[in-house]
Amino acid sequence: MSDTHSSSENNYIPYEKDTYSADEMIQRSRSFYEWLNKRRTVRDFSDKPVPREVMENIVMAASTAPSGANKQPWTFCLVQDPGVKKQIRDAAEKEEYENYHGRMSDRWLKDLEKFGTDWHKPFLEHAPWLIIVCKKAYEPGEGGEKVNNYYVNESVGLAAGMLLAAIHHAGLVSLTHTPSPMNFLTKILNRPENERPFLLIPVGYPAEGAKVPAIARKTLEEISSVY
Ligand code: IYR
Repeated sequence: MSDTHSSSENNYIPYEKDTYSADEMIQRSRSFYEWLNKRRTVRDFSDKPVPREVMENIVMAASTAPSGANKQPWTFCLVQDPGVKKQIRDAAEKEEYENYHGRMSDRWLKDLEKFGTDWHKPFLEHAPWLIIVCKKAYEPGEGGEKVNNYYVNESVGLAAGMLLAAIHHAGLVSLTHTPSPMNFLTKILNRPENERPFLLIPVGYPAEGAKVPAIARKTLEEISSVY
């Protein structure tokens, strides 16, 4: 018996592997890439409803992400209530107005021109669902002390990536929205002190005839090096 894992209190279960031949792997990895490459950020949403069960499956898919010491330092708030969505839109637009009228640099505004963004955020009311991804910097300890989580931004970023892939897989579209600052969400959603909003992601069907910017992804040579 190997004693590599000397912490023998740990329980281990067999890993359920999926293995493929080299040819199958090439085919599968290519078709996965081609499918994932169809994901686009969409800014025009239909108000067609999306069942809550779909949203819950998407959240469960996101929560399969790895996290520092398996602390799973995330909460996904699902908002469909029109009154709450309106409050979020009003507060986000107030912040974004300031961003677009002085808080963002000229270079930043120029970089965003091709996306056609401005301080108006109608998608915050039109999309049937908003997902507010929150990060938990710490957990409250038994004596009320703060017990820090590990690699919180990395963990929640990984979960958010999986969330976007799950949304795409369901045939829906999303917009990764980063109103700044986001503390209005803590208040509107009455989140506990150890949580901070991380991303605000409207989810739904694209509006009829929705268009996306004609922009390209970088090439393999631009994004990778082989050693
Ligand atoms: N948060 C603003 C501005 C914005 C910033 C970046 I970087 C983008 O890629 C898109 C928008 C907004 O949501 O409008």
